[in-house]
Amino acid sequence: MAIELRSGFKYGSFLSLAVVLVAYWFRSPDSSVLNERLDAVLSSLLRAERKVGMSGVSRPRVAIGFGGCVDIIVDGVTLLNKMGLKPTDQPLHHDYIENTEQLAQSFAYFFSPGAASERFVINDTLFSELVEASRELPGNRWSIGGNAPVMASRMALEGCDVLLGGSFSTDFTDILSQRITVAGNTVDEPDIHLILEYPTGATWGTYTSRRANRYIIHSDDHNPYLDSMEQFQEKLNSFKPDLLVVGGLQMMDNFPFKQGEREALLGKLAKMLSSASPQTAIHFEMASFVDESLMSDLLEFVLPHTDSLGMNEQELPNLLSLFRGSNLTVLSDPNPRVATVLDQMRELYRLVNQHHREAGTGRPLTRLHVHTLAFQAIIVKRGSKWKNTMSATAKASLTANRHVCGSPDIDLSKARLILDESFSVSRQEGSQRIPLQESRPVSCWDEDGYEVCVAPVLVCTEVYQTAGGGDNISAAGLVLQI
Ligand SMILES: *[C@@H]1O[C@H](CO)[C@@H](O)[C@H](O)[C@H]1NC(C)=O
Ligand SMILES: *[C@@H]1O[C@H](CO)[C@@H](O)[C@H](O)[C@H]1NC(C)=O
Ligand SMILES: CC(=O)N[C@H]1CO[C@H](CO)[C@@H](O)[C@@H]1O
Repeated sequence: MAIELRSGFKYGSFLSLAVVLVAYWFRSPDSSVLNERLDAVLSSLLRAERKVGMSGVSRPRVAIGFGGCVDIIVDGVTLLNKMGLKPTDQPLHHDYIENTEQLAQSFAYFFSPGAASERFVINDTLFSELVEASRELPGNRWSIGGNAPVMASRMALEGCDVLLGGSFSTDFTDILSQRITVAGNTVDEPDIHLILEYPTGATWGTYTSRRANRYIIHSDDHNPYLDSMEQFQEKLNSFKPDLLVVGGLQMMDNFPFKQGEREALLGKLAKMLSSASPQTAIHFEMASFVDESLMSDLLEFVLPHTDSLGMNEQELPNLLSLFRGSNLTVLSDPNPRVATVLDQMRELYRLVNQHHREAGTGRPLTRLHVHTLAFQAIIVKRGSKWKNTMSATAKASLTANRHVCGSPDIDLSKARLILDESFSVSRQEGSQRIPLQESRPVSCWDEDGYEVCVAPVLVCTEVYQTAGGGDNISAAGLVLQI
């Protein structure tokens, strides 16, 4: 049933999703039935989230690197129109952006499917023009950005004491939570990221977005150098974190480093990670990467030292393609089925651990969290130090709605379930199907030495912001597991 387009993108799942929704609609024409179902799922997820609290005895300590920025959040199509960028007739992937034509092509490529993406702009003039235009756009918003500060703020909000590695301006540091200690230099001009958000059904020329998402562009001066690493490392030993999180490395993607510079930086990072105490769990948050040599470096310098990985439905096939030695996948189905994602997770988990055994050093992977629009999935090795996987999956799912709707209270009139009434645990023929039970929406089961948990997301229908979603979700999931 899948229709294979030029980009290799499968539209079959949209079709089947539509079929399921229609089928469901016919069976329950009364919308109060739907509401009752949503209501039951929400209260069960909240119950699961509350089931475990933090011990209260001592607050978890989390160290998070690297970098950060100020985000300007704008409506993507409005910005492109203001810049006078005409919708291109040629959607194309570019590793980095040099001029307006490439920007239009790259935006169009990810906008129609509604796939999250992030690219480096190598042309300073173009980037400044875009920032200036964004400043003048009505409805623009500024916020703290970057994986590390967003995860740090979420962790602090959830009651952790946080050490944050990054070089920020003083006014940036001032608005961070009191529970966050910054390790890094002070800079005058923070790096700015431009977040081009778009809602479901937005149009640009002949293009219509199939789901709400964002296209991010950046042109950083500080972040690619991980220049807070030394100060961060100095404080790390006395801080004694329960968890060390590494993110923000995509700022190195396609950055024009001098020969050998990037490898030297990542080598230092590897040293820092490998000298971390065994009591400190290490998590790496993936992001949008396209630079194959950088990804190979991640495989050599970062992944071998991590216990846990977090990523979205685009980043999972992207990382997997690297392991398989095939061309890097830059665009995948933004609304994949549970079975597809679980199969990819099993394969990634197996490949990372095989890599670990062959290398004979570093840490085995014991946790893998994948966040998608429709559901959250976490794999945790049985008998490992990660606790409360069921509740963590529920919390991740609730956080997805809270973040995207921009409110800590979940409003069911702005939510819908898009997960089917049951899902298959694998694409292999004869695989077990698991029904989605309203009263126990998080399904957990054991496989080959690990536990798998899947929770449906109450998908937010009135989008406030998609950027930073993965960071908020991943951090929320981790908080209950340490
Ligand atoms: C950089 O961007 C500016 C402004 O859009 C443009 O005039 C210039 O041609 C671009 N440079 C390159 C090398 O494409
Ligand atoms: C991989 O990329 C190369 C170079 O861009 C291209 O020639 C080749 O056809 C691609 N292979 C596949 C399987 O897509
Ligand atoms: C949009 C949104 O709700 N994002 C949240 C992510 O987490 C940070 C830190 O807790 C919040 O400040 C944001 O509001």
